Amino acid sequence: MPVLLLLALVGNMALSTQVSAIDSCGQEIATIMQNIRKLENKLLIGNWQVEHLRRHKYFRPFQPVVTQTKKEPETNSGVNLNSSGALDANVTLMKSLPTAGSLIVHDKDCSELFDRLKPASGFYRIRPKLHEEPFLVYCDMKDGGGWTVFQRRRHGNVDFNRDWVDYRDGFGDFKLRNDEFWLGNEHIYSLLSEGKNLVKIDLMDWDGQRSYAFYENFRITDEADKYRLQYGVYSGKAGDALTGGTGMVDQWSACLSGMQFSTRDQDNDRYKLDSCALENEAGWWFNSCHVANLNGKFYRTGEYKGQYDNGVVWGTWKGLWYSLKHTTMKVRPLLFLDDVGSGGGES
Ligand SMILES: [Ca+2]
Repeated sequence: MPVLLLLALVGNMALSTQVSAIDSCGQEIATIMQNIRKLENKLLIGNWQVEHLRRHKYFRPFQPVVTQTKKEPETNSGVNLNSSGALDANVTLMKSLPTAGSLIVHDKDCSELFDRLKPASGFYRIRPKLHEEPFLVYCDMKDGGGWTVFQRRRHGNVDFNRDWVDYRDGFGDFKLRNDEFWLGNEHIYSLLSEGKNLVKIDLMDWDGQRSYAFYENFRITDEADKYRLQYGVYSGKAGDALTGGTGMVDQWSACLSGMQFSTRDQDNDRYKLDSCALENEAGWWFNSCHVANLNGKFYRTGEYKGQYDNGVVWGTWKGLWYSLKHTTMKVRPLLFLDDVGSGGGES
């Protein structure tokens, strides 16, 4: 497309100009150039949205016929359609969905939806694989936008000590902004299996302090291989707890890369004497056992005591005996053109 080509040229010019600007005139001009590039990015996203809207303009908006028994404007704005234009039966039950805009076409994830419509954060149906049914996810459209959330802890109302089938299919509530859930290993597998991605883990302690960790190319294998965890390069502030921190001994016993998923009724960990999932009251990828377990037991205070370090733990940030208040695990494509860059997270 000529417009994109033009923008790419302008972008390159801006980059080369920026380098020389730092040399000759200092940081101030560089900042201005950076702002120009951000605006160019916004323009690019705008162009993409126009293109998507053009492509989908022949889809007719949904006209409620039978199900419209109560007047609830917010709910109507969150109505989702499946690909044949029919109302999804289970979505009608979600009266309090804080969504914005009708999702007429199923996007493969929240990043595609963000590129297309740039809607507010909320619950939307996505379809990562065409041959599979769409499913409901929470899209975090802040923090740069386009994040598909697959785990969230907020208040401890949802029990995370569950069997294999629950972790496979997903559990929790998918209605309100602060609902807690596990999207389900099968859905996570669908979501993560295509392309290169970036997972961001947002954390908050009981004093409101926040931290985060990034992992590139976060993957899990299929159920036959017990959803084995694989991930690439770590970056961030909270420390690489998934790898067990920096100590060799910790890494030997707590590195979760290559570990299979375990639940209280399926012990797939490397701990010969007992079940990490039973001790930690959680479904998670355990070695023998962990330095990070975001599905652990929810303690309503930060520091806790007990026989096992079974809290909501990110050990490299707060230690094994501190249970976090908020956690979010979310993903988007590695090469994603966001408009503001990643900040402290939405939690
Ligand atoms: Ca075991």
